[in-house]
Amino acid sequence: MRRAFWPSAMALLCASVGLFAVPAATHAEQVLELWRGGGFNFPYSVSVNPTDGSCWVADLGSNQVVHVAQGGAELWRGGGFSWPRAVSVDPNDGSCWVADYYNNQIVHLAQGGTEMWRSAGYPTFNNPLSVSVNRADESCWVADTSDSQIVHLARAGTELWRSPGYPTFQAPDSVSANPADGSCWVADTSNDQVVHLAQGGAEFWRIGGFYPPVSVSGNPTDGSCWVADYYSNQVVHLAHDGAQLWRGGGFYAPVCVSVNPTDGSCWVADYYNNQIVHLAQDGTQLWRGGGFFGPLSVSVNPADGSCWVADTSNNQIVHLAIEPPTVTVGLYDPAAGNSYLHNTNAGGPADLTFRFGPAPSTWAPVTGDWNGHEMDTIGLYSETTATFYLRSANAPGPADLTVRFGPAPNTWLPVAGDWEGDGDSTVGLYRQAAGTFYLRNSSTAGPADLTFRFGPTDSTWLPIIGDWDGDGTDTVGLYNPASGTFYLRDSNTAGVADLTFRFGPTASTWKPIAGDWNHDGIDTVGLYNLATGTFYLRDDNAPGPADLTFRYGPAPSTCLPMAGDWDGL
Ligand SMILES: [Ca+2]
Ligand SMILES: [Ca+2]
Ligand SMILES: [Ca+2]
Ligand SMILES: [Ca+2]
Repeated sequence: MRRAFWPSAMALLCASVGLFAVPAATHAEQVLELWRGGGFNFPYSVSVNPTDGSCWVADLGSNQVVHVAQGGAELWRGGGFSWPRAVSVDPNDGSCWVADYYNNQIVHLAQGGTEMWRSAGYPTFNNPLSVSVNRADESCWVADTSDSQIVHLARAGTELWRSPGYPTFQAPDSVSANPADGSCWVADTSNDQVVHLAQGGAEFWRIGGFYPPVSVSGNPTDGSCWVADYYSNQVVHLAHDGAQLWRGGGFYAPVCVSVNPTDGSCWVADYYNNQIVHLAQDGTQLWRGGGFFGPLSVSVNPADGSCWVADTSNNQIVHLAIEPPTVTVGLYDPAAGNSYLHNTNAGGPADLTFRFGPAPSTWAPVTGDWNGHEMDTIGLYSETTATFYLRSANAPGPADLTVRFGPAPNTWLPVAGDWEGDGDSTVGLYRQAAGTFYLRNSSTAGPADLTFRFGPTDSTWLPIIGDWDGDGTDTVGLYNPASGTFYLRDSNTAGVADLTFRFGPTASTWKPIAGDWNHDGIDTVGLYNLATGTFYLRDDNAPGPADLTFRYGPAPSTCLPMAGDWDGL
């Protein structure tokens, strides 16, 4: 039987660039360090509480557990542990479970640090290495590593189930509870396998081919699971049935994974590269950043998408956040079928020019993040065939997605947005005659998932789409050119406008757009005056002058304005 796997303290202290070149830091998104704090001694595990944004830390070297507020203030610190190796927070009451490794115990701490429960020691537990709370029933799964067993504890500490030991399991390093169905994923490390256990302990599946799996993080939204496959220097994404969705390299001893169930993305502690990596649901690298030293643990906060890092050999804890990207303008020239995209909201030449679709064209442009890669790309809608042609790169080429939607032919106006807030944009239509929006939640043919009245019937009002309240969900709006008035709604349901304000001229021929021009997470409106080729962008959804005014494109112009985050920045 192999020994429990984990990087030795000496290896950790010697963490440095070795045989592998450090992958260059890349950015499809901008990640900021919100906070970095010291005073730790070999922090080994972090677990964020999405309810209040606070973070628990297993501070192995000091034999303490620490509770840090969202802003970095220390809320509590308590000792008496012996190499605490893992923490897992219960967001229901803010309590925290601890794998107290050398005390051979599991400890349950109240939000304020009071000890609620402590298990018997050896031989009940023997070097527990991982804990994972199921927030649905407040139970806790344990990898009891040196016993080669998996244990399921009720909230009160009662043992609900205990697996057979070796050889069924062999030094399992990591567990991840699934609140959707009570199941649990296990990194059965020294068996080089990943196992998915039902709530009662039965094995859904067990698959091999890992070398060795040291960390698992399950996504309750789709039942998939991410795996850090340490010596293969790869990260693996498994479907609900265990099928491999993705496997990718370029890591150097990936040691911890943490999935964000809101958008399916995954953070990776890339240990020997001294980097943290953010992967999209399909494995695309969204961000890779350095400045860490032997980071051993990551924990994503699904409430805001931020990520806490145990920067272990730096003896620090770091809180990373994804900065909202700046949305900028673009023009679509139907005559030439060309898109002219601009990465700043200022005058100057186009940053990206490419042909997509027919020329001359009667198709209308839409923009969105069709594949959840945190960048907007172009699409076109043919009213004749009622078909969207969506391109996943801002470059020439065929449509990556073709979506039939609406009756053919029609005179409806195409829109796009992330109606569910799950990270990808999908299409919709506005029918002026009926004052009705038809929104679809997936980029596939099918009926509207959302149909609702907004605005008058038989109108000339133009639809715009944005996240007006910054909650991550795009909702609808209308622009009445006659009165120069915007009507914005914060939910995709029938009802009155949540925001109504004048902007720009009355009896307007200007075209409305919307975007997050000042990257504060809130979309606001803008107008494009074709006669002068001038954009007028407003940073508040309230009456007032334009915050940004600039010329872009020809004057007079026959181009249609667009808005999007073309560069992820
Ligand atoms: Ca979506
Ligand atoms: Ca919203
Ligand atoms: Ca904004
Ligand atoms: Ca941008």
